[in-house]
Amino acid sequence: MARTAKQKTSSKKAQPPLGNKERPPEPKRYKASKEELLDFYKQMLLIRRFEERAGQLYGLGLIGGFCHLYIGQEAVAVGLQSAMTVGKDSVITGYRDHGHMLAYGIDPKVIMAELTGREAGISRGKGGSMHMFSVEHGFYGGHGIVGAQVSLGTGLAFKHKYADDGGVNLAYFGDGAANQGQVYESFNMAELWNLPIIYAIENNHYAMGTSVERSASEPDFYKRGESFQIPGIQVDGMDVLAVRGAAEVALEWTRSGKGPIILELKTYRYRGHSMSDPAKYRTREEVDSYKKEKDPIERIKAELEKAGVAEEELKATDKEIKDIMVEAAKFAEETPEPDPSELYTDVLVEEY
Ligand SMILES: Cc1ncc(C[n+]2csc(CCOP(=O)(O)OP(=O)(O)O)c2C)c(N)n1
Ligand SMILES: [Mg+2]
Repeated sequence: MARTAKQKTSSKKAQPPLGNKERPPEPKRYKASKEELLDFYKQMLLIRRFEERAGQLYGLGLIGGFCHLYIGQEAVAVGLQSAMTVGKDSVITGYRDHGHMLAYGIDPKVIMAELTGREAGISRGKGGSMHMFSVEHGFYGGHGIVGAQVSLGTGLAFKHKYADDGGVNLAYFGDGAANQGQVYESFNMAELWNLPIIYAIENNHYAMGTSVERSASEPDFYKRGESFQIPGIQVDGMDVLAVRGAAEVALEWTRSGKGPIILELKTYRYRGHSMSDPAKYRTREEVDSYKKEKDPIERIKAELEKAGVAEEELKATDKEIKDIMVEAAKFAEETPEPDPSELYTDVLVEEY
């Protein structure tokens, strides 16, 4: 029998003690203006269409190596990063990173060109899907080693504190990564040193083919910081307004010097783990129920309709996004590959 993502959930409201430590307030769903709603819609749609196009280019053999799509999880990156300040704060994530880059305003053309391994790509075509980087935007990757970004992100938070630059690090990781030892070493140091970091656990219910039910003794990931006195909040990661509301609380907490905080974003990925995963470990009904009942783009669309945004305006946005994607894909297919001599640059060779 296929084991699905039905998780045992311990009584959510019974919060265990955090010593004498204060707790963050309960987040409220963000009250967005019409313009903000439209912007959330646009950004999530851009990620969705980008990922669909990446899937097609992969199928055509234009993208090599691994490729992990973010479809279904769009509200997480958009909701969190919309509250952050590019150039002041920093972001780090794993290999499912295209959406996080797009949500930080990085040009889809240079992201797509990285996927197709072109010179104009954001890592000059040498990183590919999993290893994208932009210091300019404060985006520190793009990491293929599961969990590594948690300790690296903690280091980035240390830098923010050391330089006293007012920045906060946002370190994303998955439900699978949350079981790694280095995560807890990082939690310990972050709390001890009062580092400005938001640990964002994207609980999409699966780590490759392994469900949370099979792998997590404590399936409520927001509680994972308790023995380190780090507070945690569980958030509906399929609702961009709930995510943004939680981001406000987390940012207020970290910026005011109260140290690290954990956000558990309950979300779902519609596609397999990577392009080579047929996802046989879950039922079609399970996937369909998320698409039908929780889709983050459909939900924001409903909010837009409530706010009186006309159908034509949404159609115009859809067309705008479509055009951006056509242009990005064309660019990624036509722009040249790196010169073969590039094989010998950016390579670290040292003797110890
Ligand atoms: C240290 C390490 N162990 C194992 C892997 C292989 N691996 C790649 S992704 C993955 C699952 C991670 O799942 P999760 O953290 O839930 O993130 P998601 O893919 O769901 O976004 C594993 C085990 C790896 N890349 N690095
Ligand atoms: Mg996962």
